[in-house]
Amino acid sequence: MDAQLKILGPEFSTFVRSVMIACEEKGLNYRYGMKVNDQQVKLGDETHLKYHPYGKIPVLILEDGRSICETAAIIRFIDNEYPGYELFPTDLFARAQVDQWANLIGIYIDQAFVRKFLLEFLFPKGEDGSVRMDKVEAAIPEVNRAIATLTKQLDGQDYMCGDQFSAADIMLAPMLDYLARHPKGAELLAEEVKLLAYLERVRQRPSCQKVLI
Ligand SMILES: N[C@@H](CCC(=O)N[C@@H](CS)C(=O)NCC(=O)O)C(=O)O
Repeated sequence: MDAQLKILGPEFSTFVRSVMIACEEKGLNYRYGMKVNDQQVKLGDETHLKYHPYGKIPVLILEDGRSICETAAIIRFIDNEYPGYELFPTDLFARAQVDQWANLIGIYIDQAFVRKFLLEFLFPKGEDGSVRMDKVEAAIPEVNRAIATLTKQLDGQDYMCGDQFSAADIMLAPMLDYLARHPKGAELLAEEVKLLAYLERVRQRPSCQKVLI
């Protein structure tokens, strides 16, 4: 594939990673980072706001300059536009299920795993840069609820929406991978045999091996 796509956003972002995995699944050529046309873009600056009205990453910028924001929409576009492994099933109800789970993961699972829990460790906002352990403790019930939600959904199937790896797994993989790599997250996942087996299955995919490093 010759397409030279640009993903606006740093590679450590979970949502950027999801878009990278989608590109890998399709065998697409892509770059990532916070530069557009050799100009550094800052989160929320004027240039960024032209691409995303709320100053979020990722944004997918096409070769002709057109762009798409919001991770689930980007992944859907990539799937519709490019040949290769299909990230959504063809059956309309099954497609809606993948959309449903991509949204649930992009909103609620992200809040529980990433925004309220992991970011407390990665960007500590306590006095003198300390981790706000009260916030971490307060976040744990939501992490556990998210783990239970995902475990229930995985009952009797290999992936989030059946036996095929889909866009829903692409949304989840970077978040779950980060949670499992963090010592405190690993503690919360320690007894979650089904979810850990799922994570290992997903990590084995060549696309994820390239991105989840
Ligand atoms: N709904 C957005 C969420 C994207 C998002 O929250 N991205 C984070 C990075 S992982 C971000 O832009 N954070 C910067 C900020 O909120 O200022 C999507 O699905 O793309």
